[in-house]
Amino acid sequence: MSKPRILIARAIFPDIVDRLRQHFDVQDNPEDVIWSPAELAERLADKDGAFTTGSQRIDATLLAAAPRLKIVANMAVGYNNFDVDAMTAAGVQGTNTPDVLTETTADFGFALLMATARRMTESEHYLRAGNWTKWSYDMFAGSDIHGSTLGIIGMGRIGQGIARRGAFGFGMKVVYHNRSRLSPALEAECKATYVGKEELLRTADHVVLVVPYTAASHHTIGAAELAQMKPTATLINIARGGIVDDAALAVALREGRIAAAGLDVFEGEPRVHPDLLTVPNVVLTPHIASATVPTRRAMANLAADNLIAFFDGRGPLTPVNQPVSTTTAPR
Ligand code: 8YV
Repeated sequence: MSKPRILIARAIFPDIVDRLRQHFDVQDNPEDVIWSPAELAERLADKDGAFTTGSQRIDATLLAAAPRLKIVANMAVGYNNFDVDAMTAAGVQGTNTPDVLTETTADFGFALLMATARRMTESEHYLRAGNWTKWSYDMFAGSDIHGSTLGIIGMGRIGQGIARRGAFGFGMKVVYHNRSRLSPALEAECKATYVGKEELLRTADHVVLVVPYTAASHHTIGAAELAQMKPTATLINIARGGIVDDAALAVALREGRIAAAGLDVFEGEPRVHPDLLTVPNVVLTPHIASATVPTRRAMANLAADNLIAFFDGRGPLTPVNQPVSTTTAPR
């Protein structure tokens, strides 16, 4: 019997491509070319499965051009690049990579918070530019992490990881806001108190965003929310571009309406709002929160495992939908 055909849409670890070749007839993309939606559709026309990252949009138009496609395995926990309803209706399984990146991403959220509150990149740029000629009492004085109030918006696995780090590592008071409240046992485990969004914005010294991107979470933080925050507060976005109104944030940072921001994700990335590039009080990183070698390998292996398990008939390991039809006949 011939092997199922899969497309690996971006460059990934070569040994994991080799692993997939043992199970599938693979078309890969070792040059890491960014294909247009039409180029992606063309390559998926004869494929049974796809390995994607967060940057390939899987929607009804693409699915109509890929009649054999049965599964798309995303190498990311977030899957806002999937039109899940269109996939479900078309009988296409979607999978993501939860759990394997939780602690690494929570580490990074904390690192970005520390760098932002303590003005680390701003002060490094100053030093590298040769501007450090004398010490002064208020040079790059920032805000404290220990003992301060940490506000987390989005209390999934990564949010909980950040809460634990804050509460147990740094003695922070942790408040959170989420679509649904955690169980009392989980709240106790994270030492976190549920509050309304407005109270969180008003009382937190540091606000960390870890919500999935949906139409409802678009611009969770805009001009109105920034106005509710303390002028000494920091804002951290490790969730998705579009959760924050980047233009409004640049204005708030320039006008000192909040103290600083740390951003790993951007609206329309890899483009970054030009105003964010010119304000000093923002730490900018290129969507690297899950980027450690072991974690990126674990994510790629989990996406590969999903494809292998699905075509073996064992079912997907980490599904994000329940397709109406999983027949192997082309649509
Ligand atoms: C990915 C992420 O690296 O998992 C996610 O949702 O944002 C990152 O860990 C990125 O989406 C590329 O797939």
